[in-house]
Formats: sequence, C-alpha cells, structure tokens
Amino acid sequence: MKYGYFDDQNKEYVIEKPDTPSSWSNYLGSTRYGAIITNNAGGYSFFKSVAQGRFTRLRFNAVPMDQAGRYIYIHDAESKDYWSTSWQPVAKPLDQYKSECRHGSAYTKISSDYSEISTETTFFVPLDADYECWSTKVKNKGSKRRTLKLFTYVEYGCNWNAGDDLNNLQYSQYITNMNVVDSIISHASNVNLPEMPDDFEEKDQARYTFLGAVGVEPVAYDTDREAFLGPYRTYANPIAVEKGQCSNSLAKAGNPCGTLQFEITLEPGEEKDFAIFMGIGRAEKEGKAVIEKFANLELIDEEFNKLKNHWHSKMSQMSVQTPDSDVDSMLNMWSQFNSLMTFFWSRAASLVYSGARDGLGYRDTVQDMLGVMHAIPELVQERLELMITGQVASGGAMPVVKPFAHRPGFEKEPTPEEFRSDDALWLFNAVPAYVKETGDLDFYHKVLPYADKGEGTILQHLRQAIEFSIKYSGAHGFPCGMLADWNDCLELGQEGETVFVAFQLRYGLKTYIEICELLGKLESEITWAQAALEKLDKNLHDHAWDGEWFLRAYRDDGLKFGSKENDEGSIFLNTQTWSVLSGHASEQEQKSAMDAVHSELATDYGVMLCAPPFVKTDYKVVRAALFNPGLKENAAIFTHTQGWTIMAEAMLGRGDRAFDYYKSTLPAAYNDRAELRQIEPYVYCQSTISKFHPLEGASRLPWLTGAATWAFYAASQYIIGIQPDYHGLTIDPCIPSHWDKFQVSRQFRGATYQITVTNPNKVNKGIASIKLNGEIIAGQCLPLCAKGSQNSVEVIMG
Ligand code: IFM
Repeated sequence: MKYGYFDDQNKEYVIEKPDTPSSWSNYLGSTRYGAIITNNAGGYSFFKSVAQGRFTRLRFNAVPMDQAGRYIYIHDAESKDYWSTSWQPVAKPLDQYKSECRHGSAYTKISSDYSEISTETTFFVPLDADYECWSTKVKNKGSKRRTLKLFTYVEYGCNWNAGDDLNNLQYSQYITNMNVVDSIISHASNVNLPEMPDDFEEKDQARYTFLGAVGVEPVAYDTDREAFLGPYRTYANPIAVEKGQCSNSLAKAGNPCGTLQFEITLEPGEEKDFAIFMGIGRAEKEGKAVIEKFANLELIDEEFNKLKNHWHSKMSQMSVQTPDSDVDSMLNMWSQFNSLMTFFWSRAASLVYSGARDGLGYRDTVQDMLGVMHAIPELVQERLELMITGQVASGGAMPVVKPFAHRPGFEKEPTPEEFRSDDALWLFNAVPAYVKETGDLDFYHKVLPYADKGEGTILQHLRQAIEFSIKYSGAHGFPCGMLADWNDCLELGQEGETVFVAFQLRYGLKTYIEICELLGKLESEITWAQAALEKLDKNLHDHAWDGEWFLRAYRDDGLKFGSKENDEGSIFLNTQTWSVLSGHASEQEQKSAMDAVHSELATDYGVMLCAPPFVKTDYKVVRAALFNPGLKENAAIFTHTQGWTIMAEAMLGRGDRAFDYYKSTLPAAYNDRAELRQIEPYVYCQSTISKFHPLEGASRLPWLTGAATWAFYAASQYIIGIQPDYHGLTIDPCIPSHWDKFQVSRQFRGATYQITVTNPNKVNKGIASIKLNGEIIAGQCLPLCAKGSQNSVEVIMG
C-alpha cells in the first residue's frame, strides 16, 4: 500500500494518508536546537542533548503512538465541533478530514481540510536560532462567515533531564513555575536555583523556555496540563477545547503545558496568517525579542527560504539522474539528509532513541562522517578532530565522547576490559576521506591531544591505532575482541580474536602505507607497516579461511564463529565483505566468499548478518541469542552492513548483483508496499526482520543508523562511481548492465563537474574513454579544475 510519494522537485516526501503503519518522522533544527516531528505533529524539542536538554515531552512507545506533540486545535464557535490541524490527536474520520504532510529538509508542512476550513502549518527552526516556528495559515473555504477559537498545545518537561522528568516524579513534579508575561508563556523549572550556562550537565539549575505568537493576540491561556485536558481525558478531547475556553491556569507544580487561545473570524474565502514561536530563554527577554523580530510575518518566509536553500545547496554538491527514480529520490535528498541527521544526533534522538544514549559512540560517529563529507566538510573537520582527541595515547579510543563535557588530556584511559577493538580503526576510513574531499594534506600533520595524555600529529594518531590493535592481538595474530568488535553481541572474551577487525587492521595498514607514500620521506614508516601487513596477511591466510568463506572470530577457548563446524551462525557477512574491502583475499577467495553470501545470506529484503540464527547457543557465547531468530544481530538484515556488501560486489565488478543488493534495502523501493516495511519509505533503519521471523520484511529503528551513511557512500562512490581522490576525482562506476546512461553533477574543491556516463555495450564496469571539456584524458582520474569553473565530462563505459 502507498501512503505518499516523493516530490523530487521540492525535495519533499508527501504523506497523503495520515494513518501510516507507524509514525513517520522528520528532524528540524541543528545540534543546538533540535526537534523531531511526525506526520501527525507528534514529537519533542530539545536543546543540545536529548537526555539533558529535553524540554517538551513525548511518551515513547506509548498508546496512542507519537503523543504529545505540537498541536493546534480549532473549535468552531457556532457548531461547537472541534478538530486539530494535524489528523492526530483529535482524529476526525478520514472520509471527512483530509490531511497532507510534506517532510522536507529540516522542515515539515502539515495541511488539513475539514469543515470547509483549510490550514497549513510549516514547522521549522530558522538557521542558527534557538527557537522553532510554527507558521500557520487558516482559510475559510466555505460561503459563510466563521468564528474559530484556536488553541496551541505542547507538553513541557518539568526538568530538562529526561530521565528525571519521566521517572523521578517525587522530585520533578514539584519544580515547575509557569507564568505568562505580556501574552508570552514562560516555562520555568527550579527557579530558586541559579542558572549555570557553563555547566550544561548540571540538572539542578534554573531553566527557561518561552512560547508566544505573532499575527494573533492571545485572549486566554492554560499552562497546567490537567486544567487544559481535564481529568480522565486525552489529547483527543481536552476540556478547554471542548468548552472553547481556557481557564488561565498557572502551573506552580505538576505538569506544565503551553496553551495560548486565540479567536479569529474569517469571511468566506478569507485567510489569516499567524505564527507560534517556542524557544530557549526567558519570556520577557528572548521570547519578547523573537516576537518583536517577527512582527512582520514576511520575515518568517525569508527565514524559511534561507533554511531551505541552505540545506538544498549543501545536498546539491552531488546530484544524479539515473534510469531509476527511486535511486534519484534517495541519492539527491533522503540518503543525504538521513546521513546528515545521523551525523548530527548519532544514536541519541529519535522516536526510538529516547535519550538513554547520550554522547557520541566512537565507532558509529567516526563512520557517520562518510556520508556527509561532501556536504559539510567544515563541520566534519570539527567533529573529526573531536573524535581524534577521544583516542587515548595507547591508540585505543574512549567508547563514548561527550561533546559538551569532553576534556582532551584529562580523560581517564579505559581499562582493557572497556575498550572496543574496532573503534580507533574507523579513523582509517574517515581521515583519508576528509583529506581527499578537501585536499588538505596538512591535516595529517596537525597536532592534536590524546584523550588522556600527550599529543601527536594525526598521522601519529593513526599509527597508534595500529599499534593498539597489534599490541592487543591473540594466539592467531588477530586483534582481540575486547568488549566488542563492530558486533556488540559476540562474546569473544578478552583473549578471543576477531577476524573482522583483522581485516580492518589490514585496511588500516594498507591505508597508512598509502598516506606515507603520499606525504613522502617516511620510508621507515612504510617498512614498518609493510612488515606488519605481510605478517597479518600470512596469519589471515593460515587461520581465517574456512574452505568456502572466512571465519568470523575465535573465542578465547578456541571456539570458532562463522565456521561450517557451527550449526548456528556458520557464516557471517562482515568477514566476507571486508576480505574484499581490505584487499587481503585472493580473487578466488573473494568470489567464493561473496558467492557464499549470495547463497547463504541474501534475501529479497537484503543480506542477513549471519545464518542460521542462534537458538540453542548459550547467550553467554553470543548475546545475539537473547533476540528471537531473525531480529537484530541474530540473523536479521542488519542494514549498516549492506553498504559494505554493495562495495565488495562493485569491487568485483559484479554490477548487477551490487545493484540488486542496493535496491533490496533501498527505502524508496518499498514506497508502494509501505505496509510491509512499516517505517518511513524515505529513510534507512537499523535492521529489517529476516526470514527466520514471522514479520519478515518489517523494518525497525529508522533514521539514526550507520546504514544511511554507508548506503550513500556505496551508491555514490561504488555504483555511480564518483570517488574523491587526493589529486582529483576518480570515475569508476559499476552499474547494472541495463542502465544505458546516467548523469552526475558533482562539486569538488570549488569546481563543478557535469558528468554524463553512457553504456553502449551494456557492461557493468570498465571505462572506454573519458573526455574532460572535450579533451580525452588518460586514466580514470579527472584532474583538478579551476575554482568556480564549470566542466563537462563525457564518460563512455566499455
Ligand atoms: O556496530 C554496532 C553499533 O555500534 C551499535 N549498534 C549495533 C551495531 C552492531 O552490533
């Protein structure tokens, strides 16, 4: 079933049926003022951190779903009928109530049409602002005069600390102090304590937000949830809305809410515009300033257009036109926007991530950069440097880096039991990708502190990552599993070894050698890394091959994972793909391993992480066994890993298979059968349930996932094949043979390349010729062109 469509022109996904199988959400704002909004206006807002800066409430995983949110209720003064400008929470029958939701790049527009009144609200956070705007139009489409009473609703947190707000009720229910100042609601907590702007993590301090309106004059208010809703009622039938009158309640404890009541009269055909602003700060200061600033409503449109243009221009650094419109919708907008939001919020803020995970998980964050490198290199640099300073001097990394609390040079080194074995090795993906995108070779020489003590150039940081993996290696010469390798559910024991991280280490060594060769005068480093690489290759050759595919790991007692010897988990995906990505495996091994992936792990909905699932195995051996078969790490289609699968097939030149894999987890490809996948058809998810479970094909945990970044990276660099390189832009597509042509527009280091690729001989891979501005070039790497120049590139495959 179809609930909506991609409006590619406007870079929007348009939901026409509001009764989606799950809440389909979007993100507003920045890493300062963030917000989540669903297609039914559910969601919440937060400042800097979902865990420690959440000031409006959503009840996660509750019934009904996705409440509370940002609501505007309408009460008809004559008929006494009432509804909401989003289908929920009042939920009028859908044969009478029409709704449209347009999720765009950091904004959402929700329109309604009911009882001859139409509304349209655009929710967004202006660039660099610490407030959000709900810009609203209400129109009388009928032939008689209408008097309408309007009510806003948000439910505030009592304490910005989300845990205390929802759990520590004996405390948090007694700290609210609501006021209304010059018609602006003042939401305050702990007002008898000082404000501590320099100590964000201190939850016991005074904090303020405001909510006010422009274009309409409030006639009443409620700030006490119980007064507004009434006992034993829900958001669907608040007593104040039913009566058409607020009671001017001022909550001095309990549950605060933000309701301003307005009255508007509309002649037939007349439209009224107004806007609600909610943000950080005091009503009398920041609130008043915002309301005054936007007294001229036209400024709202200006701010909105600025925001839209900002994100559109970032994402247009790369755009494609292919024979497949699903691919275009994803690559030109949603894959990129999904990667951007994942970069912003890591695994902290969504409808599922409720703030329990604060800070930046090392491995995920370093990978998340790969999908946004081309769009926001400056922000990537800042984040990358932060993460590099989260590496300790011994070369391992802190499992989590907290941006607002991190103190390089003063952090405690994790114990060997706390380290993850893969964390710092992801720098070998992110750092070269950053340098290749920007051309900033000096970055390798930049000196940055370690988390615990000392400092080193970024090149030295990279070397330390290698040293760490070598130091903590086990009996077969592979890195130890430590607390976890990429897979959080393998219990390898402190001395157990991971073949996956061994491949990562090999990739690291190979990359380190390339960097040293590039920088020059580093012969001794090259010799050292080359020797380590040869030794590792021998160990991999001797101990990692299982006959048809690669093993996954050795437990500390010698038990193998991912071997034919195992009844459960006899093959794992990651070691097959990384045997190719790392460059270790012979051509024969690569093909055999990837063919085994195809025969043992591939399904219509993507490639499973391992198989068969763990049913009899003790969860102390594989924690995945605590999940039912077909879920998450227990043989689900773990989408993070799909990008590696696509890349490996593309490196083998098997474009049809690479593309099949890409399409099998491409969200847009499920738009016509969205009830199967259930989640948003415009974003990636953590996992899709596999054939070992009755809900095969249903997907879980949308938005914040490494799948977004790797899918974009794999598709743009390995299928479309546009790869930033140190000295130019390499063109190396690997496409389905039925594609006869595609186009790419890529901005790279200030120049624009309009690339047309034709495929007259229906090949998967291979270049017959490349012309840059009419001249044939040698090889596949476009040389750098002048900043500001427009360049045409004609590529013929064959
Ligand atoms: O790789 C991890 C990730 O860091 C957190 N979520 C689960 C993944 C696989 O175990």
